Amino acid sequence: MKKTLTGLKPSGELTLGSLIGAIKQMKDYQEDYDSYLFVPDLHAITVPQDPKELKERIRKNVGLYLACGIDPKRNTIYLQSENLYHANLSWVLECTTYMGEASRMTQYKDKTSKGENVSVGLFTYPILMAADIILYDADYVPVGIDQKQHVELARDIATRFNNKYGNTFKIPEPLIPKTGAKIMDLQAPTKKMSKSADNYKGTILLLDPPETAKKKIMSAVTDSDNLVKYDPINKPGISNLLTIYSSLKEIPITEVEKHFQDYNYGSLKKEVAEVVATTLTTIQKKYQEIINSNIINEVLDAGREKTTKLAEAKLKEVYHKIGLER
Ligand code: ATP
Ligand code: LTN
Repeated sequence: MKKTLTGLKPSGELTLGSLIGAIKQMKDYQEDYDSYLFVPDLHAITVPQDPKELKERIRKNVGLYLACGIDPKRNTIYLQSENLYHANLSWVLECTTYMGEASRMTQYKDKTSKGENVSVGLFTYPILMAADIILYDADYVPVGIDQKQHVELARDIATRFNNKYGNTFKIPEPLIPKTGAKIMDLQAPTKKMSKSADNYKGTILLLDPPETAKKKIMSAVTDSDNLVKYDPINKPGISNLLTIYSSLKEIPITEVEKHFQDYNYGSLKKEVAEVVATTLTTIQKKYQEIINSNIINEVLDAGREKTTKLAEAKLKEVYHKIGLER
């Protein structure tokens, strides 16, 4: 069976973008693939974190995975930090990655373009991400478009290693959703909806009260021509709302465009707001049942045990190939 693998950093609250770009894909594919969904908590500390908040968010992430419909029977769910082999393989891969290729990562370039003083970990994080993926021979990595370049780096790193030391790693492929590869900020629809945004009016959090989420949709920035059309370049705000609706209702964007063609912006927003609120209500109901139960610990214990064995075997193979043995 082919493997899918992805992770969502606990560096902030998960958003509607996280759901549509990554979690929903894992849910949709979970019947057909051997699925690995983890919490990249070591990635979260590439930027400063409050220890107490980080601990809470790690647990919240797992609770939200399950509440969003990720089936623990079909998915291996684990914490990156509980499996020491991720960071270990990452070191080996760092030593086979060129400064030039790591420096080309646009996310790093964007984050450092403002001249902020950043950690070395922020620079090397795509290499740790490559380790996360190739450690388990993942075939597909469901991610939003912003992560495509990182998966491509993982492919390059794995290919180079295989060429030099013999076939060791599967070459992973990014799986980008056809609709919703980049959900935009509701207040600045040319920017990605982000959990680390400055303005929370533009981001819908999965744990936002549904009424708050509705208000955020109702005050989304649009344009002034009052014409409902899917045109991300010229009408980014309206196109974003159509995309959210299309993805949550699982209706192709062309049909969504037809459905709304005679609507004015106010009534379009109202209907999108209803769909978003219903989605959040369903997730939050399940989340409340899960978050204080023991299921999170049970799932993570099983995940740690399974992935530690797999990762240990892979790292041993790598060490053997590169001559790290007595
Ligand atoms: P941030 O929200 O702070 O920008 P991030 O997206 O870099 O964080 P994660 O939460 O780890 O970090 O991302 C989880 C996954 O969700 C990734 O696959 C990412 O591509 C996807 N994703 C996040 N935001 C969006 C979005 N607005 N649209 C589509 N996919 C998204
Ligand atoms: N870098 C990703 C999170 C991440 C990930 C991964 C995604 C870490 N390791 C492995 C897919 C596969 C991010 O910032 N969103």
